[in-house]
Amino acid sequence: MSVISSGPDDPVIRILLMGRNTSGKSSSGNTILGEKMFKVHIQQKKNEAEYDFSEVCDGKTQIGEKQVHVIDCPDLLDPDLNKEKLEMIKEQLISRCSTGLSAVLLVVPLVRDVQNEEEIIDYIKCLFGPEVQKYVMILFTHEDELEELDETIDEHLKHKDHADLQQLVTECGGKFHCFNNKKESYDQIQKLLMKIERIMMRNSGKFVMKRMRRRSSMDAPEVICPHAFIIVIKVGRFTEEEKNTIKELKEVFGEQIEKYTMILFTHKDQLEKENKTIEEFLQDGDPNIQSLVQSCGNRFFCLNNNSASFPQFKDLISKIEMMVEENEGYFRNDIFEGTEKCIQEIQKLDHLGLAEEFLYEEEHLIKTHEYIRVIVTWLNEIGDDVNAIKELKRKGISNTEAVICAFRSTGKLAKQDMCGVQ
Ligand SMILES: Nc1nc2c(ncn2[C@@H]2O[C@H](COP(=O)(O)OP(=O)(O)OP(=O)(O)O)[C@@H](O)[C@H]2O)c(=O)[nH]1
Ligand SMILES: [Mg+2]
Repeated sequence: MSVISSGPDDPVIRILLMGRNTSGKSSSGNTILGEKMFKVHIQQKKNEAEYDFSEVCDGKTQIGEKQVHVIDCPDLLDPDLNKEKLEMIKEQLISRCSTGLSAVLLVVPLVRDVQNEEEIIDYIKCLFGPEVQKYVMILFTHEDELEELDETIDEHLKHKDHADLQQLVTECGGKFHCFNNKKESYDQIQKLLMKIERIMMRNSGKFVMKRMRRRSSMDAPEVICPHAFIIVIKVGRFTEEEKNTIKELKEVFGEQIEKYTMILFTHKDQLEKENKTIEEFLQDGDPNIQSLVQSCGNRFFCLNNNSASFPQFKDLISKIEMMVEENEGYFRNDIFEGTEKCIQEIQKLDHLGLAEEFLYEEEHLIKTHEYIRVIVTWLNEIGDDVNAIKELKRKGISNTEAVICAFRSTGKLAKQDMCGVQ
């Protein structure tokens, strides 16, 4: 069941709205639905505490021949969300999206700085699988403020100060749309639906989570033990979930995990803007980060994802190699060694798609560690940046971005997939 129904004949358009806090998700949902179905934040109103904004909500409407379903999801990376709440949201989300998605709209307010949008894209990919990327489109809100600046969207994106917005659009294959949620305009909805139908046509139908598909037991992957666990943390943003990462990893894999773990700080460029080194950032920063770094044997690395320069990866790989050398090889424990057997056991049960889910997550975990293993080998063999990149391309990894993604996702996968193993 890879495709539910193809584009133009499909009577249902199902749209998932994601994005950071107060980006305009609920307002955009209401604009599409043509009525106030979702609760919108009222500016300057402080006593909204009684209303719970951290719920997945949905609404339907008929637009022409199409039944349009809208799913409004709260910011999954909101540091104020506790673990139980986050789990509940993820469950609600997966259940409501299980019948297929026509598009995932990443809601981004124009005329504001980009914040954690890239992480949200990564999170969506972790949750639904990498294929969902083809269905992600940026929905810019606050178009009215652009009008006040007397700028067109193209002019705004091309401006040198908005390279981060342009980068987001590029990451979503150039797909974007603008909404002014303060204006009733059928035209902006109609154009959005046309763009969504184009996405469905290009991908021959809706996106269906792989974990929902049935797979044969022949597909069982081989389990590869990892060289390294990399916890990815954005400089200046330290969530409750991240604070407990090492503790959770230890609970699953035992104390020795510390020796195999390294912190990868991203957004080095942000530090450069503040004229700070990573060491200074750590010294003056949150004591929880300091103790996390300490618990990883003071192994850390700082990466600028905006500069796809290969030397920084080479440095990162050297650090990983040093760690591997010190540890004399892979991380091995009963969990990894027993995983393959466990997969087979679960497959035997073949219970309500549980096996699919498990396999699906395992596949990701393996792919990520494969990247690291393979890159280390190539760098050893080739020792030449240009050739290494060519080799990556030859092996089907389109560019270094693929490698960045692999590294970036490792921390999250380490957390999420290990819980899958548990
Ligand atoms: N001027 C203007 N304001 C907007 C637009 N879209 C949303 N807003 C305002 O932005 C604020 C946040 O909007 P919401 O729709 O509640 O944002 P949200 O993403 O659902 O917020 P959470 O559910 O808390 O994550 C509200 O005050 C909206 O009125 C827009 O296109 N133009
Ligand atoms: Mg909302």
